[in-house]
Amino acid sequence: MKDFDDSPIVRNGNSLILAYDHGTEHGPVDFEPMPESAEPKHVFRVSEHDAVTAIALQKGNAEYYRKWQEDTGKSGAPLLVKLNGNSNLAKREDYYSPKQCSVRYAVEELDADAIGYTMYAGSIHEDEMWKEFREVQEQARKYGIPVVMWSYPRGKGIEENTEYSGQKDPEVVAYGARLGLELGADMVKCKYPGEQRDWEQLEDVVGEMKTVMSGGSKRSDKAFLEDVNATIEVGGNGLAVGRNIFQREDPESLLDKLEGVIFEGKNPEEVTE
Ligand code: FBP
Repeated sequence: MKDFDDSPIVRNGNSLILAYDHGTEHGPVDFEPMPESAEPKHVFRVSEHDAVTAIALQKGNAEYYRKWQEDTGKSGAPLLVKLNGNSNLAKREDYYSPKQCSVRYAVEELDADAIGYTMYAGSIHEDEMWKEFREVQEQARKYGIPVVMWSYPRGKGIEENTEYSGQKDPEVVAYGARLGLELGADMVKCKYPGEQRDWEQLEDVVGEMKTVMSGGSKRSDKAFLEDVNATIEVGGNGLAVGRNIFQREDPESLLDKLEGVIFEGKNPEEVTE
């Protein structure tokens, strides 16, 4: 197994993954605040910023991205192919994210630098997702490609357990991260616990495995940088972020600042001076 720190999606031990799978997960509504972002090429261009260590795309956009690179000669960021995803349109008994891209296709046809898989532990479909993840993880090891787990515990198991206050409960977030470690992910993407900010629990349970925070809904530069800084301070390794980047008029300006906080050990005050 290769050292994950040598992966192109990691820089100085940390990562900034530009997530752009929202058209699948939430639908075009996420592009309304910045209509240009509905055009994938707009976001592909944003991924050219030095701070971006990977762009996370569903299969269709990943094909489009490779074609855009070929047509324009632009380098873009390393490609992380999201293997599963689900829409807001389906009605299910509980959370489940079906797989629509194989590891083989991601690696052999799309030349992916990494793959991603969403795991909804706590759903009644958890067992099925564990089985799928097992296959994904073992295939990934065969190809020597890193696996990022979007670990979002949610569903009936969480909702019906009175000890948990919801999917952003720090204990739930920590449990999700720990699952990533135990199931063989190289990096886990966690929901940001928001106001609860008790990341220490997370640091204690993941050992050396890398964790990145999800961005969530758009907020001010200042508030966002503070959240990212809090994550880095407790040993988190950066971000897998979508809306807080592509919903901005000038994403480059925030990316400049994030570069300082995530990769250069600067605090929010230093990068906004
Ligand atoms: P954001 O930074 O915009 O929150 O994106 C992170 C992400 O994990 C995306 O990859 C995904 O589309 C979305 O959040 C899923 O969010 P949820 O399932 O909580 O609605």
